[in-house]
Amino acid sequence: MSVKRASIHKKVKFMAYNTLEVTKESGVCIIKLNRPKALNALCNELTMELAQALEKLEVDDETGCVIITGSDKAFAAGADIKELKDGTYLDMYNHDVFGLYWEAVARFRKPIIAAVAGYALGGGCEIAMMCDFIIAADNAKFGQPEINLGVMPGAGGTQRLARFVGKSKAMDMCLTGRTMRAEEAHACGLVSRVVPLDELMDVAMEAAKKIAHQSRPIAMMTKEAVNTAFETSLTQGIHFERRLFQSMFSTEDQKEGMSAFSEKRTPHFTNK
Ligand code: DAK
Repeated sequence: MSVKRASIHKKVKFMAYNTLEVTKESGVCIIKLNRPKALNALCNELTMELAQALEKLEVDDETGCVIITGSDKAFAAGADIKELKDGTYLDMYNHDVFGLYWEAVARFRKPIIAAVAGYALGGGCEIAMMCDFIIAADNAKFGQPEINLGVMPGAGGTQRLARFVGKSKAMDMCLTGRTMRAEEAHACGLVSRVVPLDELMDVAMEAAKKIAHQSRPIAMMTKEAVNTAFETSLTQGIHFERRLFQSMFSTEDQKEGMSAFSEKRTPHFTNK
């Protein structure tokens, strides 16, 4: 990953990826995981390409929101088991750079939506949970089936799933390895909306465009504030929120947003 953080404020050009399709439209970048023959199993190459694409998007002025999606059949069926099966402890430990690539989604600072159809299993479910919210097609199936392979979730599954759905259901999912359908995932708070499969990308795009047209720094700070709720006590979280809220009054976008309301017009945010 070689993007220089100093060279910010750019329209970024993407290289051709082997395992991703990356497209941009109206301030939104869609990253489509693209290993259809393996149900988008997350091989090393895909994971690395995903991290590289996100690093570029972090400094891409044209992108205000990202959607990660897969195919109609699979968001991602987990880490590539065929790549992992002969691994040793030292392979896992020494190549923790692999673990860091996985975390690229969680580290991403702009809003990011998972649009999930079909299987989101193991690492696939974990990547979806690293996104800011999940919109699921009615055929989506979520699960942490690693226990069936003699391991357990390794990219945050035990931690994030427990925070999303509570202890009882997280234990159920991780210990039995069963999958849950979209309605159950919606009922327990894992996903924010369930939509018919053929509407998934339209709904995700509508949400993403709405986010992309907000003030970018305000959207990023809002994301940071909500994420802080999962990292700290309520008192500290509220203190952090208040400081961020106060800081927003130093932005031109706060003046524009509130003026536009008073003048009964649509705000024109400049990300300043
Ligand atoms: N890995 C590799 N190949 C996979 C795959 C996977 N996870 N899932 C599916 N495929 C491949 C199949 O092998 C098959 O390939 P061919 O035989 O055609 O060559 C092709 O995709 C189609 O799959 P199926 O024939 O099995 O399709 P079905 O519709 O019958 O079944 C299924 C779909 C999703 C129920 C089934 O494929 C399945 O159970 N897949 C495995 C799901 C799973 O166990 N996922 C968890 C993987 S473990 C780490 C952090 C995290 C992790 C690892 C490391 N570090 C930080 C180091 C995460 C681990 C995991 O996710």
